[in-house]
Amino acid sequence: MTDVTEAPSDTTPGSEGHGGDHAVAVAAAHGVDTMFTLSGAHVFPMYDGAVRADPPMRILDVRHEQTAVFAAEAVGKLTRVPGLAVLTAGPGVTNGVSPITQASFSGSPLVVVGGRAPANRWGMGSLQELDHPPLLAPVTKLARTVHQVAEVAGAVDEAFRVAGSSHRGPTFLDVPMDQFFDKATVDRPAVGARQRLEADPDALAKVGALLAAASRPVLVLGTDVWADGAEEAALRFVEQTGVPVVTNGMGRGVVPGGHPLLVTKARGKALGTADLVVVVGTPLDFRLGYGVFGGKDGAPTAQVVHLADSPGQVSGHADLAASASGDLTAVIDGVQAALEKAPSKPDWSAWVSDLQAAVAGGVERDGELLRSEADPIHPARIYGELVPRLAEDSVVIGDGGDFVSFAGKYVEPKRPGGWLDPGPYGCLGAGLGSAIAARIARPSAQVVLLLGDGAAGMSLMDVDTLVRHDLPVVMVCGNNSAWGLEKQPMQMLYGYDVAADLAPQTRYDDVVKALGGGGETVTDPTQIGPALDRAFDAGTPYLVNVITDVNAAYPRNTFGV
Ligand SMILES: Cc1ncc(C[n+]2csc(CCOP(=O)(O)OP(=O)(O)O)c2C)c(N)n1
Ligand SMILES: [Mg+2]
Repeated sequence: MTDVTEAPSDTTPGSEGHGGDHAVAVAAAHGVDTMFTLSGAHVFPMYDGAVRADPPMRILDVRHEQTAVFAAEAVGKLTRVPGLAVLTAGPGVTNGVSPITQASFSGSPLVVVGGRAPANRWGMGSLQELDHPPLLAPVTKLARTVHQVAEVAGAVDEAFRVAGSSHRGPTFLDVPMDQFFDKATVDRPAVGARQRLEADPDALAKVGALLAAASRPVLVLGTDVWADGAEEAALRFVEQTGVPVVTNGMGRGVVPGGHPLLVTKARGKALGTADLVVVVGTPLDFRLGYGVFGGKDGAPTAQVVHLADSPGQVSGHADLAASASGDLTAVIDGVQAALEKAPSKPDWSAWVSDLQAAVAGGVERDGELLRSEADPIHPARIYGELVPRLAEDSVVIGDGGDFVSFAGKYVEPKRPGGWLDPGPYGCLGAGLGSAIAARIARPSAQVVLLLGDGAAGMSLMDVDTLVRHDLPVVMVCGNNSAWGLEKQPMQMLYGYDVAADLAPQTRYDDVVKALGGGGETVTDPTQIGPALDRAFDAGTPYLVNVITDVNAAYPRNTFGV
């Protein structure tokens, strides 16, 4: 495997400035236009650098550091340029640990710059004197202290390069306050194009041969297909080979909702009765049965192929018939070329028709719940109303338990890059940060944030940020007055539940109104649609608080363990 690197741009020689000037200039050269932050004196040089930069860098100040980092992570996911969060020393950084960890689990490109107690007082007990990198090291690709102002530009450049190259993830730097405020004249580094990893042609040939011999193949497309910019190659592969597809994470939309080869709605049958499953750009984790497929309805165990964006991502636990890693466009194109060389073209049409029939059956069954007139409201009815109102370019964000699982079942995006779910870390509280990011990254798109009522409590105060920065988004709260995804399993396991109920029918819409947005509560299923229309027309942050049936649990077959 070789690295392919395009020629870097020229260095900027002899630039003068404090640590913040250098950091902001390098971040801007990497494509950053917004920093997400919550104020603290340790990071003032970053603000001063942003204000005095030409053009100035936007400072998006939030109400909780988790929102700043979730927003920067979501920018990374949506734009595929690392997002930037700036956190003050000590509690600012520790408040960012959950979203940094989420970025690590999701392979999201993210750079976090932290403040740090001054080096010239270190060990004497100055305010918030915490050594951050050891805390961050296990959940980042790089975590270090920049000890000299003259090293800031180079360190920030490295942080962006590492975060943005396969397999993507978060990086962290902190700068001691005395060094951050200090000045230095340095040559700011040139910014090169991202590195692309080439794949082993023999490995691709083997995958092509396995596909050529398969009778019932399924292709699974995950987040890294989008993150690695391979969405066009993936769709081309699907359309030219006729292979049926299941998508997850940000792989959703790569094959548009409604496409005849998209069989996510028949996922159980597809993955359970396939003879070959080719998984691209997503780990073989609990979401994919740990990489064991087949065995359903008397089918034998399926052969498994794992294609990843980098060698470290290839599953170490699954029993693989073949694997390959590298730039995913090259990997997918390479498998297609190998398949085309096969002596006979496989005919999967009967298998595809079988799966299409299962999809059609699923769509019909879904229809009953999507039109449900049940009182209290069945959460599926919300999607029955929402899905027809979604634009092609919508960004749909899920933050919650069962309410978001229903979204995963019923929302099939028409385009890639518009679906943000919690991913394998499953961290509640990302909602408002993700919505802020989506509004900025996709200024003209519909942005819809789906919130469980439990999840809403973790970030709703940042509606204040939406209002202050004039960022209208539509929020829909599936309010079952409970931590539903925990209540139902506890009932199942113990026959009772504790710590699972929330106050009944809380007016989260009133919270949004108090913060300067709009909203309403809905208890009648026929009123959901008109309320959504008002939300889309509002031009302000608007929350539709739908009171739903706590007993309408999502029918899940895994609890993630
Ligand atoms: C930060 C965090 N804390 C706790 C959990 C455990 N958890 C997973 S789902 C869930 C319930 C979510 O409730 P809500 O947002 O109201 O959605 P519902 O399941 O009721 O639709 C909880 C507490 C988690 N995933 N993340
Ligand atoms: Mg709930």
